[in-house]
Amino acid sequence: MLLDIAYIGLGSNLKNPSQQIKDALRELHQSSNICVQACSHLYKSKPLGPQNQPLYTNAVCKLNTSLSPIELLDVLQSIETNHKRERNGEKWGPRTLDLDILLFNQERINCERLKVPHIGMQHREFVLVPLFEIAPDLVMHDGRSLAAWINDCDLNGLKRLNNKIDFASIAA
Ligand code: A4P
Ligand code: MG
Repeated sequence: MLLDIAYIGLGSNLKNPSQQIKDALRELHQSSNICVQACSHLYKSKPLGPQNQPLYTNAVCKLNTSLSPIELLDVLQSIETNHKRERNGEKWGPRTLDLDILLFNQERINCERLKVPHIGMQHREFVLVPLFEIAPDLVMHDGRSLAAWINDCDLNGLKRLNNKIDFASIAA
């Protein structure tokens, strides 16, 4: 039974970012013990970090899983590797695909490989706005609503792209 709920942030700014994200959603859904339940529109966002890199495409999905948080991280990292993600040491440098566990149930996790809720999500418009699209009633770990977090967050020119991800074709 896939009883646990996780929200995943997807980001890309290299090599056809929209396609990278759609392919990653399909790969996630096809992974054992993971069922993607919903995904947001795609959004265009200004880079957080070095500015001399392309704009990002971002989305958030909700999934059900029976994996532990660390097992889920292993799946996410193997999907990143399949997308030829290169780590050249530059903090917040450009990438073909980044998959972050934003939330895992209501858990707080603080181990070497995994911090949940994802660090900094409170101040990231490209995480909060797509998350709101698929989970408008979320109450965050500080007891405030997701809507209140968005209210306090600079939207930084975030643009929703028109094309809703064709979830049926991903789930097929
Ligand atoms: N890690 C710890 N907690 C988590 C978690 N909740 N989910 C560890 C996923 N990974 C987590 O990640 C570094 C390490 O974080 C992993 O080994 C994992 O064990 P990484 O993917 O190798 O490198 P990274 O993503 O560059 O590091 P970092 O600091 O986590 O970056 P972020 O926070 O992911 O931010 N601007 C826009 N507009 N849109 C973006 O999507 N993304 C980033 C990356 C920067 N700027 C951006 C965007
Ligand atoms: Mg990351």
